[in-house]
Amino acid sequence: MKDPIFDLINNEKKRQSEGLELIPSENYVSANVLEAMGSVLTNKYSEGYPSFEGIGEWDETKIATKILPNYRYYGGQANVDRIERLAIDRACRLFHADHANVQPHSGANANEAVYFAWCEPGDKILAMSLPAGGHLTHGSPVTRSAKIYNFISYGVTADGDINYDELEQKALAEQPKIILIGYSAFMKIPDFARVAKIAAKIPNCLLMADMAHVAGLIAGGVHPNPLDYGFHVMTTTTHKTLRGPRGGLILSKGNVASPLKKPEKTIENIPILIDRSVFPGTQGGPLEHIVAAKAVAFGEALQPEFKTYAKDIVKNAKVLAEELIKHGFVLQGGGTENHLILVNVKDGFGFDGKIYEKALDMVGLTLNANAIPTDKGGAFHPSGVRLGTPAITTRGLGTSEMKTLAAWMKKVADICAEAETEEKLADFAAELETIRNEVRALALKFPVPGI
Ligand code: DSN
Repeated sequence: MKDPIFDLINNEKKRQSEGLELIPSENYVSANVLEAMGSVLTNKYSEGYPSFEGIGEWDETKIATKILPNYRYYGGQANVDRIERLAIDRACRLFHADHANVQPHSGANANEAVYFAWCEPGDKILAMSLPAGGHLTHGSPVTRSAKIYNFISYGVTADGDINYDELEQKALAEQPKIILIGYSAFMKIPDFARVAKIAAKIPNCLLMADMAHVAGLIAGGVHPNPLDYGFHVMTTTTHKTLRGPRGGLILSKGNVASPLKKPEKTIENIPILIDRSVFPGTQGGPLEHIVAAKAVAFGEALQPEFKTYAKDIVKNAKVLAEELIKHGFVLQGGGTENHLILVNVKDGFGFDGKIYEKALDMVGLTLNANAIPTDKGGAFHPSGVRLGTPAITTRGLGTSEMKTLAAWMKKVADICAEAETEEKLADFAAELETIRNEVRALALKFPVPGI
């Protein structure tokens, strides 16, 4: 009997092809990334690390023949060592880092590994609050990290920027071990230099950036790189704007050396401390099929075409934001400087983000309901929706399609305003179906890579 899982995978291919993905943290990987992920590398155990020793000035052709010592706990690593080493070298090149740990299974694991590398239980970490646009792993009380470390939070100003005055005042008063700049719903470009100046006044303060959302924009040169502004560590996922497999990555500046010997706990030694923290500190065996897919994605991001892609993501986001404003939508921060748009539908139209998410799903436009800073609606009735352009830009949609998209979003908003409840959306099935057909027709003109 055929496993029904494969029918479900085929259904998902159809859903992805016939709809448009607007969730700002999602993307479509290339056929090569998919192939690496689905490879025999999944059969291999490789706890430990490949050699850190140089293979020459980024000469990838030498890696096939050079004998590399390793720090692994299993035999049979000849190919895996080379693959992981390529992933590390490419990541360092892409992000101007001295060191990369490519093993974190996710962004959450990457963040936890950095905290564990640098902090002792009870140490203070200063990060953006979740309602302001920060991430769960930046100190939300429901997480394990928040039970171990003492998180202090800063917020955003009324115009949607980081409240740098609050950040500085709290940093000086609390003397945190880590200052963290990172977010999952923030539309401005952070002033990394200003934060680095603040951190310089605090002894042994690690500067950490969680750039999961914008890593692809950094790689493509359209967003500043925190590692160029004095930050010591940058974490990211690899599957958002960076367009690789689902996974995490930690980049750092400092001394690179064997992870076998326990190093002194200094900021210069943070690369080695991070390696020890990822394995054996917080993870077991790395997923080498994913590491290979990360290497493929980093290789793609090093190509000149990726710069055009990153530029187009931002261009599309800005046009989409302007068009939405013209249609009467209220945008948090008044627009966007990156790939992400946060719309306050409650203020604009009177309904909450959940009904809008549902109605848009019915027409094949996928995004997510999201709280806006100072939201009173809670997690289940947030006032906003969050959307972005990384995935649709991968499919080749451009500025004229952004105008069509904004017009559809307005039509669906008008339907929600009349329906008022999710149940009553059924009364508007015919209108929604008409939009659904238009979305499908457009989507099919822009094939999903790898399908
Ligand atoms: N789930 C990711 C996002 O959507 O922003 C963050 O982890």
